[in-house]
Amino acid sequence: MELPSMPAGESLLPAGEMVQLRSRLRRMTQRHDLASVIACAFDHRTRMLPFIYTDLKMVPAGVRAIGAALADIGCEKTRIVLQQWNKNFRPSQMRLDGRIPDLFLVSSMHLHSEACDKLIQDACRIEPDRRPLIIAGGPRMMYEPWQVFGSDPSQPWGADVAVTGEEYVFLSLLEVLLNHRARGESMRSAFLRARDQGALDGIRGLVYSRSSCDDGPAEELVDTGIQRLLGDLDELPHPVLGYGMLEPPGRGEALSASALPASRVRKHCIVSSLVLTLGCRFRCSYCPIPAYNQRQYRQKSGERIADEMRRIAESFGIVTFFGADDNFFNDPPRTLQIVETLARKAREHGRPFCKIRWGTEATVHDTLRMRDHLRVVRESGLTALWLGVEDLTGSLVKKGQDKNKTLEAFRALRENGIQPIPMMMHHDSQPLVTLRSNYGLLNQLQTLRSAGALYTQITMLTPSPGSKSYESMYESGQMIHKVDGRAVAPHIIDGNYVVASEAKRPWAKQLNLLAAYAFFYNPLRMFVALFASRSRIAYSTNDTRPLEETRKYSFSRRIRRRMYLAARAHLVDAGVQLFGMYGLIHTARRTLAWAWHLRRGRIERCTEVPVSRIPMRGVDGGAADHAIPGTPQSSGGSRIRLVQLGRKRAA
Ligand code: B12
Ligand code: SF4
Repeated sequence: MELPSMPAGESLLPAGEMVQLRSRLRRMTQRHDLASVIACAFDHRTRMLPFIYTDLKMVPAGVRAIGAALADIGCEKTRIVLQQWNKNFRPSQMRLDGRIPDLFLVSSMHLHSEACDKLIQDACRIEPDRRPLIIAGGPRMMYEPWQVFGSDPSQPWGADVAVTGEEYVFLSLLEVLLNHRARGESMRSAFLRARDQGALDGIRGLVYSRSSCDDGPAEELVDTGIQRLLGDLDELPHPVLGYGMLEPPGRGEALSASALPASRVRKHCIVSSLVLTLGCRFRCSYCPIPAYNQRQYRQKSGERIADEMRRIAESFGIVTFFGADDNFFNDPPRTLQIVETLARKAREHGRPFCKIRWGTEATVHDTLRMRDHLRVVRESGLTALWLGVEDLTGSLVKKGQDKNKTLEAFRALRENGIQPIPMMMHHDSQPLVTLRSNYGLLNQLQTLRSAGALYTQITMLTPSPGSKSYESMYESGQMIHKVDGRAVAPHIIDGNYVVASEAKRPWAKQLNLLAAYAFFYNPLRMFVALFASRSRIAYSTNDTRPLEETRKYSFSRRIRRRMYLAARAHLVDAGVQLFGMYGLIHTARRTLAWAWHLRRGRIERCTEVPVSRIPMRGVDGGAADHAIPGTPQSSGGSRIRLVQLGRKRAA
């Protein structure tokens, strides 16, 4: 099910609304000494190609954004704990400023569900009267907020509230809670009162539980509806604030005395992901992004992006960025506004802009629309572009790509010094190899490699919550429920494992994925790359150091520098091959066992879509916006009982 949109004209918040909310909160927080811990759930079993390494070396933008929002309103006593760096962290052991924090926030993607639930369950072990308010958010909650509310009456656990939206929703919640909070009262108690008085019902983008006793199991979930989106992303708090509150990597269960010093951030985080634009005008059936964005395309201005990059580079030494864009070239005039600003800064200001390198995602079709502007795109620092090619023949999905267009886009990018990185999607009807066509997976990879692809991503078509085809993949029996008695766990629903397939031999599909990676990254290709490198493209030997600086070098130093730059540009291809092989070992280590189970074990298939077991409803008693059809809806009776309970508590 795709998420519904607000009625036309109401999807976006009025301009300035976010700025006003932030300044109101800044005044309010002076009277509250809040301490918060934000944890990013991460399941280490998900570490494999194509994201191995980046997954640990890039602080996720979601937790950083929530941390920045708290710092921006004056709540500087905040710590961001990444399970990527702190595997053993236990919320029940956390102390910040010598006390249990007031807020415990958890962010999670769907594939990290088990880690996320464990964090919440552990936080629930804290005695009820000292327990922080538990708020869950992130991509998992955007589509499946009910998952963070336990439904087992014998072991009640759960977040107090799930945020299905972005910073604005979280800050609006905080505003209501701080308004309700009495002196010395815990945030959780303020939350329970606000909830029972119906004060949360006006904040779109929340799902909270109700039960007949505060620490009992959730009896119903109330969904306050689809969020309103922030249109002008310049109104967001500055991301640089989030880097000052990171928990240093470690093995302990508790928190360190102080956050990671600024001088050590770059050692652990070499790439900074930044929100530049959000949204995409295509509507691929397996993708939840357009509906999540309510068909809106939102962006930051070039000046704002330049300022974010500059401050992060100057404060933390990070000069490599990744745009969290869904389709950066979606709207060429807006894209040009961003890249022209960055290119001008690089020309006129020297450091740090001339050192900045970044990558992002776009479609083949839109890359071709931007063909005449790719030079300025490169001058803005963009050196790598992830392209959603999926299938060169366009049989799986049509978004304006085919073999010729893809090759044309590759050529245009490389001529302008940008490395194209194809993202491929394998599916049931695609064979591994074909003889006379370009349909086979290996055939397509060979075409793309010959066209200059250095790196690639190959995933299997997998149901994605919030997408159009999500339910049909379950209802058609394509989605696997158990293999050999083993349930399909969330950490393997990531596109790297075959968990949805009608193929007679799904294990062969799993091996196809490995074969495809092994075909792309192998010692032979690495050897060839040492002589016929594909990484030596336009601008690849250019110096990123400012001209004024290199002019001062002696003649021999200049020659040495030139040789170094030429060697580096040449060897990148072989280096990427080596890295790919290292990633492949991890991928094979993890996925081969699954292929074996698929081969040997009995495959049980899903017959229905997983829905919330806890009844859900909207604030007006109607259907909840985030409930998948088939979700039980709370009865009027229990609602009345709970409303009465709320009134009693309020009195
Ligand atoms: C960059 C990115 C990555 C990077 C992440 C690197 C990193 N460490 O940050 C890389 C390339 C490694 C990656 C990998 C994968 N990714 Co990815 N990725 C993205 C992308 C494009 C941007 C993420 C981002 O930074 N967004 C910007 C931040 C600010 O947004 P956000 O995280 O949603 O956070 C906001 C809200 O959710 C909320 N929020 C977040 N946390 C919290 C917490 C609280 C308490 C509150 C109140 C609010 C809140 O506020 C934030 C600010 O607005 C998104 C798509 C998108 N545009 O969001 C997909 C996305 C997150 N990825 C996705 C997927 C599926 C994957 C992979 C499984 C793909 C694969 N097949 O391998 C892997 C998983 C790897 C792993 N082991 O974890 C899915 C997740 C779907 C889901 N429902 O969980 C997304 C949403 C794309 C999609 N299909 O819709 N990804
Ligand atoms: S082009 Fe990419 S972001 Fe846009 S709908 Fe298709 S898969 Fe999603």
